[in-house]
Amino acid sequence: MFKKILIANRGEIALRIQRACRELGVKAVMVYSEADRDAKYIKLADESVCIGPAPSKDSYLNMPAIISAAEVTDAEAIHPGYGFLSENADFAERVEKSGFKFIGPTPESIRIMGDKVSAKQTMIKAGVPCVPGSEGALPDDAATIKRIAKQVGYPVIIKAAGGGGGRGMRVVHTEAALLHAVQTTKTEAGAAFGNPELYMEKFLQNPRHIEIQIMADQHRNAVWLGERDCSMQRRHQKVIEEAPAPGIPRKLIERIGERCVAAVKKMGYRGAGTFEFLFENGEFYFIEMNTRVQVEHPVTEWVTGVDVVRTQIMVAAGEKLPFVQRDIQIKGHSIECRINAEDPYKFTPSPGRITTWHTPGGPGVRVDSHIYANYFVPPNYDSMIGKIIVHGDTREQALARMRTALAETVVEGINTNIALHRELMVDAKFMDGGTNIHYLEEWLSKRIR
Ligand code: MV4
Repeated sequence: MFKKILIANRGEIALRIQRACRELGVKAVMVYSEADRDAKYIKLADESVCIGPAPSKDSYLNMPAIISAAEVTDAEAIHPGYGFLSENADFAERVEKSGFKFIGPTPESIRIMGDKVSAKQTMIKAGVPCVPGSEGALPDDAATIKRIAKQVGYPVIIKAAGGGGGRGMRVVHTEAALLHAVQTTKTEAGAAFGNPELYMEKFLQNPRHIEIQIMADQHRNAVWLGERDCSMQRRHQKVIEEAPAPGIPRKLIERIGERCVAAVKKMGYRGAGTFEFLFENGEFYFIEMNTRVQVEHPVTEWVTGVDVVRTQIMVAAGEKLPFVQRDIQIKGHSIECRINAEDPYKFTPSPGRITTWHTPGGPGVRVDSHIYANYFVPPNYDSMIGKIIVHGDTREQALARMRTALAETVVEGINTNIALHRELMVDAKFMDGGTNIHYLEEWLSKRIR
């Protein structure tokens, strides 16, 4: 096991990784920007290094500063968390070329999955079902583009190979609108991602977003750790996640989970990873793979008993997975509410000083947050300030525990979305389970304040 690792992130995930290090007896070096200087998790660290001013590009995205911090503190490995440099293949490469372990997949795996065209081709070859569409990148020729769209059937969606997470895509309903949409998306993709390459898919109208968590070691052992339902989202930002996915037959999920494991083994993938699927009319369609730990990993941890972050560190150190597939049994139900510092109706960020922070507790309640009373939420980063996660024997019990937890939670000094979560936990359709990716936005458009 490593003696010391550097945590190249901030906020709740930096604290989460620090906790995993403590438990493993590994020293944690935190890096921080000037805006995060006073954060408690920095003071709690074994060591800390300021890597630059508040803007992310000068600090949490500053590769030389982060690698220098690892050098001066004699860390052996770097954990990138999520966001920032976590899915940057060039960063992973520079980390390893500088003699450190990157706690994540190889740069090659990150690169393949970062290019959505090569990701999809890899999955097709590995037998993972994908959304029907263009085989590979779209050609330039107008007639061929039209022919592919006709064959796929309208509506179609044009996506950028360099996009992902909702960036660089456009829905097309008619042939009349096709070529203009392709041209516009191509220009935008070239400017935004430095890669104008596009692909086309059948546009699924009312899917759910279901994702499969996988974990692999360097010895070709891999398991899947159940699924998460992340359909409750607004503008591609997840708001509520849960595991297992309500109402989907176990047999269907198992079939797809096994496909993911086969793909991971075929690729020689190592570390944690997530296969994102759209689920519609009883079928799963792969869309993207995330090559990092995700915000919503705690719901998986709670229904499987696997510590995802601890396991990431273990496999990066070369250890074998401490479990096999038959050890993974899904137990009960877990729900996560993301707590954001934002206007509860307009969703504009609400940074500033937190005066009161009262966290919930009791059976089946977990709070992952770096917040405390008198903490200043900086305006420079994502508005998520923490997560409330609950577990119950049943989904109904988990919902009841989340209602209690949200009722106990007090945040003063800034605005948060806690009121939104309180409303959603008593919404009849959400309580039924199985809402699709459009449900929350439709609900918000009808919401009375
Ligand atoms: C789609 C789709 C419908 N059909 N692809 C959005 C984020 C990116 N990961 C892929 N996305 C979508 N791809 C096809 N062929 C609808 C979406 C989509 C979506 C997906 C997951 C969660 C929320 C979403 C919100 C809007 C659109």
